Amino acid sequence: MSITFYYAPMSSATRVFWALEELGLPYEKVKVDLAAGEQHKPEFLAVNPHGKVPALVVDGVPMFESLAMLLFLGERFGVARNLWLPHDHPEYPAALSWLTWGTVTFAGNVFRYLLNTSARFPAETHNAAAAEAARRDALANLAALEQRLDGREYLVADRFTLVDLGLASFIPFAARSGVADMAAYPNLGAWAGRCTARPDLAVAMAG
Ligand SMILES: N[C@@H](CCC(=O)N[C@@H](CS)C(=O)NCC(=O)O)C(=O)O
Repeated sequence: MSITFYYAPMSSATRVFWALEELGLPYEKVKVDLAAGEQHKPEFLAVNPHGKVPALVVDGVPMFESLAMLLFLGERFGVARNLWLPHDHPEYPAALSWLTWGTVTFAGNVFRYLLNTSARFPAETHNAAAAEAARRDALANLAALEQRLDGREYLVADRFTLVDLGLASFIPFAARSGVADMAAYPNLGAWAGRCTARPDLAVAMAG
């Protein structure tokens, strides 16, 4: 088996980097210099036609979108390593639901908030009413996570899985966005602390 992983430090690729490390898979990594525009070069577009990191090539077959990669890696390699749930596990549907919800809905709402407030985006994309709507949605998401983690160490199956990895990877992003006072979510804070203390995240963060 051969795996090539295309990434940039501190990007959406970090969660896939973290997953590859947790799974202990052999892989070759290729750093893509986003500032230099390498993501727009034909050789990279042949891997990801959308010109974004992460990208993954497994046995010559390319894929894009970090959520797709986490699901693929979990299904293919995670069950044997206790980092993913088998299809007949009673919490398998919850695993798919929480990971997808975290990536699409929760992270999407935080991103929408940033788009409407952050100096990283042009002032003409800022709209106070849209920012407030995004904030309300993100706060509801955080409350839902807080409730899910009430009395649980991890999101599913009482152990750390790629579901936790996929969601915990967004918590520092949410905290930096200023969308909420994260201290108001103690269950979430304790869980995020457990997840982000894992040594393999430090490897992924170091690039
Ligand atoms: N939803 C995508 C997001 C990919 C994405 O937006 N990647 C950014 C880095 S965080 C990127 O490659 N940006 C380069 C560009 O847009 O030119 C995923 O999760 O894989």
